Amino acid sequence: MNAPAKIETTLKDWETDQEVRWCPGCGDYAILKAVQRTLPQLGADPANTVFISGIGCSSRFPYYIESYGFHTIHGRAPAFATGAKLANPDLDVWLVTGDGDGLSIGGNHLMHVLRRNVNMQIMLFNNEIYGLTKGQASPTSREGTKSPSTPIGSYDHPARPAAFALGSGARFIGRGFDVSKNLPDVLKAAHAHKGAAFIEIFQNCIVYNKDVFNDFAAPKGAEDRQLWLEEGKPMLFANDTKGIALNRETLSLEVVDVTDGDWEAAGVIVHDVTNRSVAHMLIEMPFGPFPMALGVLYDDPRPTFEDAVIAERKKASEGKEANLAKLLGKGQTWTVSGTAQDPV
Ligand SMILES: Cc1ncc(C[n+]2csc(CCOP(=O)(O)OP(=O)(O)O)c2C)c(N)n1
Ligand code: SF4
Ligand SMILES: [Mg+2]
Repeated sequence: MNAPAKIETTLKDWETDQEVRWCPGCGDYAILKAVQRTLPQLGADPANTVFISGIGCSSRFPYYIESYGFHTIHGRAPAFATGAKLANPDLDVWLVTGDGDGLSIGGNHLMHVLRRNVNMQIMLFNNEIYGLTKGQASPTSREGTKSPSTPIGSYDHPARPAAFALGSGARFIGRGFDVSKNLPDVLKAAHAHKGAAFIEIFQNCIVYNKDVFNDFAAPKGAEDRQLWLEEGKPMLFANDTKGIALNRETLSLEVVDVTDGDWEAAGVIVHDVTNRSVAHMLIEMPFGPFPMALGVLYDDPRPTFEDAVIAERKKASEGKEANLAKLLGKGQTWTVSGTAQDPV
């Protein structure tokens, strides 16, 4: 939990009078609404909430939420957010970034906020493109993506944001997509997690990378292509006729058929959000032969950065009285006499 005091608000309380500058039909609108719907359910207080972003279409987010906000420097939102959290640990901090902002120029900063485990929610809007700068390939663009910066198709192997986050030491990994009805549940779980909670949100950039997630996000046939994970529940999809099991010979995941609802006989795994090894396998599951793993993939808290810093500060100041004059007068000091015109 982040915000100490819960208050009553409605979705309207979180809307601003700012003109929304996203293209009509952009997936960012649906994410904004999902967040504005979720905040009242959390009892969040606008006066105790801050949204901090870098640069990109996604990073315009703080303008559209009626709370405190920083639209900062490209890739540097994690540094600002860490500073805000240390200055006021009770503040409910939400970091908003894009696949370019968070994984190109800001990859280094993102890694450190995750490994330090600063208590905040980190939403990475993954549209697999640089939207704001007119559609150049990003670190998550698929091989062969044609764009102004890759006119004959990208040669790069794309980065996987959730794998990056897990590898950086994140203790919470959630996944959803812009129009998924379960996105608020993922956000709520992220908020309940004490520590850096990383949420990858697949987002449709309808101008520069239209419908790139349709293979799993399109409503028709979604049940066959989406695996929504729930703590303590078997990993079932396709209307419970298929499941995910562990092949004990290859030590890898496989899709199995479930007959007459008997998932136990089929060896389907029960989701344990604290199992880091299985989380890694779920993140790396190739879409196509497997469904897309969505929901809370991993959730296993450990002590946060700010708790450690506060405890250390307390220890260092124990039994000592704060005295600024004494501190400034400590060590080597000089008395300067004379004037600039008449130095001594
Ligand atoms: C130091 C610096 N370098 C480059 C840019 C140009 N720039 C602005 S946004 C952006 C990429 C944004 O991509 P992403 O984070 O995926 O956001 P999206 O627009 O797709 O939501 C770039 C390269 C900049 N603003 N500042
Ligand atoms: S360029 Fe793409 S990501 Fe940016 S506002 Fe338009 S549709 Fe959205
Ligand atoms: Mg992007």
